[in-house]
Amino acid sequence: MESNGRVPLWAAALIGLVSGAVAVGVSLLAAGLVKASAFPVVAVGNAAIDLTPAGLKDFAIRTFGENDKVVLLAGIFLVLAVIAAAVGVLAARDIRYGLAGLAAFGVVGVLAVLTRPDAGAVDVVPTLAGVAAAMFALHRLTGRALLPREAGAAAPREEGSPTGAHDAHPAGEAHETGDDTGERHGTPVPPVMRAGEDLRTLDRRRLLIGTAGGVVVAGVTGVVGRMLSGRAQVAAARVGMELPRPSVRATPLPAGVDLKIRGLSPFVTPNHDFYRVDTALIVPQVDPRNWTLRIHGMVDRPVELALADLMKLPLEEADITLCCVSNEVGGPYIGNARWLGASLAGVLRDAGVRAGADMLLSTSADGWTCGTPIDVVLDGRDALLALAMNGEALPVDHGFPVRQVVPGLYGYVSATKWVTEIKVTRFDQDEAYWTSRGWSARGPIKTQSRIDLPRDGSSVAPGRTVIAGVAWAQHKGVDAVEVRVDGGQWRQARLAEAPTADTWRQWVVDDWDATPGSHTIEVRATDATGYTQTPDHAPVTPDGATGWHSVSVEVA
Ligand SMILES: Nc1nc2c(c(=O)[nH]1)N[C@H]1C(S)=C(S)[C@@H](COP(=O)(O)O)O[C@H]1N2
Ligand SMILES: [Mo]
Repeated sequence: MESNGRVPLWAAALIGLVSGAVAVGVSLLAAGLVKASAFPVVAVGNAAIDLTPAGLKDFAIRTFGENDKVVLLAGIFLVLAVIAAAVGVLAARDIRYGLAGLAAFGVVGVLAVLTRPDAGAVDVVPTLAGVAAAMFALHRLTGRALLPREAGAAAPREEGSPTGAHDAHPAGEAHETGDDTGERHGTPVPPVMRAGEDLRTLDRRRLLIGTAGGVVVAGVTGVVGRMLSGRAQVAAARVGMELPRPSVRATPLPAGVDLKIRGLSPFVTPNHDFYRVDTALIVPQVDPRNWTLRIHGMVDRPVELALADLMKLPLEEADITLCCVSNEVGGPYIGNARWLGASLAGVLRDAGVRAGADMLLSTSADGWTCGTPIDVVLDGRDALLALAMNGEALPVDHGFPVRQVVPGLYGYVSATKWVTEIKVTRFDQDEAYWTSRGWSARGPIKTQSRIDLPRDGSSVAPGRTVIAGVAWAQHKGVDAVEVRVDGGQWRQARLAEAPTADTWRQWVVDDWDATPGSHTIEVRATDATGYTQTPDHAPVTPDGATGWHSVSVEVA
């Protein structure tokens, strides 16, 4: 069967489908860039829902249940595909018919996006961009599928088919076929001699290359568009999220928690300054409406929690200093925040941890895994399934909508961001991401201290100079910090207050009399167990660095 006697029906339909795919991809990309909700396919779907009589809606919900939206979208895509194929067939007959078909399509899309409640003028951009791209694709692909006029006349592919009047090919394209040699003046050659078979093969090749190009464009724009709109949607959902009130407030901050010294790390690390460490090339965009946490494995009652379920649990607020095992002595991968979340121990108790289990294997939305010792989580500390950080929903980079936070453990064995699954298991049965790469299975945080002021390598004026920094020994507590200059006498730093043992503590020595010349300043902390930091330098692998932080300054 032929559409116009020259482009086979299947090719015309394929061209229509590919052009339709280009329309969807490009409009998705434009929606991602301009406004996620202005993606015309979804707008048409929403308009369809609004226009559907209540009885039919009830029927759809009863029949398809939670899948009703998926069924609707699938239906829309099916209708789109049929119309797109038809547009391709029209275009093969006369490109103007095809373009008119696309334009009609665009009108429907524009009407749908403009009748959405929050519509503005920009909402038409994705539809227009998609239709324009589809028109271009349709025109190009239909052109490619047709025989060049001369060759077509010389070697008609189909018996008796008239030469169409609309195939204006650039000469270059005709030459690409390389098959118009010899035959001139429109004289049909006898079937045995004609290059028709070659021409058809070559045309098919051109058509397939063209459609393959269209598919690639549709795929790339579609994937990038989805990514961008996913980002926009998750960002919007995050901003719109209302945080429940805590049942347990954080220990009030003592007045002297922050010495407020310029250049010294503030007690609370603002979210935008908080270090970020993860394996995610593309930060997972988890829609809170679809998020669930599955707790399974060695439990009596496996559970799956939605965000609403988690928010109904009593929520606790806690100040906890998070720190990375990859933090070198004096390094920046540490921060302190006020977290709000459900008790991880409480959730585990509800599930009923079976005897013999000693590890939680948590998994993030992007497949990263983390192994946490269960005894630590259950020992009464503020191990949280956190959904807020410093008074706002978790930033997407820091695990939105839910992450784990366990005081006293390095992040790689405790702080799973975008957490979606917790398997109760055993260390001798499962291995987490970093453990299988040579890092220690258990990662208690090592007692450490850091000099923030003066900066390493800086010059300071002679005279009374402030030396200040932070020290941490999460869940043990910092008892003392000492400083010495040029290997001299250790002197006690003054410690700022800390609300609990789970946060870092600022410290200061404000009476150092700096004399001209080069000086080295060292620091060491002693935790509440009586342990004083060893001077021995250990690398960050496999379980965290040790050694004293030191800075060199020039006094002049
Ligand atoms: N999903 C996921 N969670 C993760 C990681 C990761 O790579 N993927 N890295 C962990 C590590 S090594 C650390 S130190 C902390 C850092 O948390 P932050 O980026 O919020 O500071 O997250 C932990 N949680
Ligand atoms: Mo880390």
